[in-house]
Amino acid sequence: MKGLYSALLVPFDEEGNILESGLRQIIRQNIEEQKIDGLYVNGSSGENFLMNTIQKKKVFEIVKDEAGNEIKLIAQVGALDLKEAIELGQYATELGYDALSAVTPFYYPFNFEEIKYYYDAIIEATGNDMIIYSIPALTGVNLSIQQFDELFKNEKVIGIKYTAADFFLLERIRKAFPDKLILSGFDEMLIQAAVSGVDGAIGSTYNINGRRARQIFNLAKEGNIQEAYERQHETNDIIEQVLALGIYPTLKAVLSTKGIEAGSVKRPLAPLDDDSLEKVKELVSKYNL
Ligand code: HMN
Repeated sequence: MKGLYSALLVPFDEEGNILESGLRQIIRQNIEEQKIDGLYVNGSSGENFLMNTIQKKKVFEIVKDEAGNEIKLIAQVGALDLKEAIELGQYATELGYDALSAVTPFYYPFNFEEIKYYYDAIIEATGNDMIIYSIPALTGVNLSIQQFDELFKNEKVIGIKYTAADFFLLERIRKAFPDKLILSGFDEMLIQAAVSGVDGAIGSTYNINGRRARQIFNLAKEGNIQEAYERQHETNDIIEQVLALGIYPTLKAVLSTKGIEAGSVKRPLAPLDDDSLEKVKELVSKYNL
């Protein structure tokens, strides 16, 4: 399960319906142009938490149908309704997803025993491997190394998607659990994550910038830090502008300039205005996206 994964974008029409042909195009360009190793399906970047259960299942189904066994597939199934998480986990497992991932339960201040119960319940009901999705900035859940250790006692917990800038904790986790999979989640800190020993990364911007990400990752792993940093600087010039314009609608607008039916974001997220769309065109031509 090592490698670079795009956190798959999902195109919607203005009513919030999934654009199936556009989704298939996004998957294909991830495989053929960005040369990614896998897809992280129904994560934050897939606007998962804005979709209903039927839509989430539909995305799982289309992705598996389009990608088949060409690349690795991770299904993010985390939900506050544990029954929904289990239902989605079973669905994705039956479809043949290589592993599941679930965001730490959020909004309510769950204690650790409740968090462990949630992961163990999904694993027990699905029998599939689990990658903990840790993203403290959005969930408020900061797992300690002792808590990761407790979660790892279930051997089906094969790793973590680590979306945090705490490189001290990352170093501690890497040293303590050399055999667990660590996939880093902040694209703008890929070089730091790579030298910290992660096994790969999952990112939203890899949908449009996967080739540069691959160069950063490989150069850093080879110890060619200076060249890796040059690529990271260029990448961060892109990411800085993407974040300023609004991450998901901007990534979709970039794909649209390439003739992909990337649609819109799902309300209440807002689409880009005309000024921003002009800036996207400049970005695409300046960085050859
Ligand atoms: C997902 O769940 O869709 C992604 O794995 C999340 C991923 O870590 C992204 N985080 C968010 O969008 C919150 C990053 O790729 C992020 O978009 C990027 O580093 C820019 O900040």
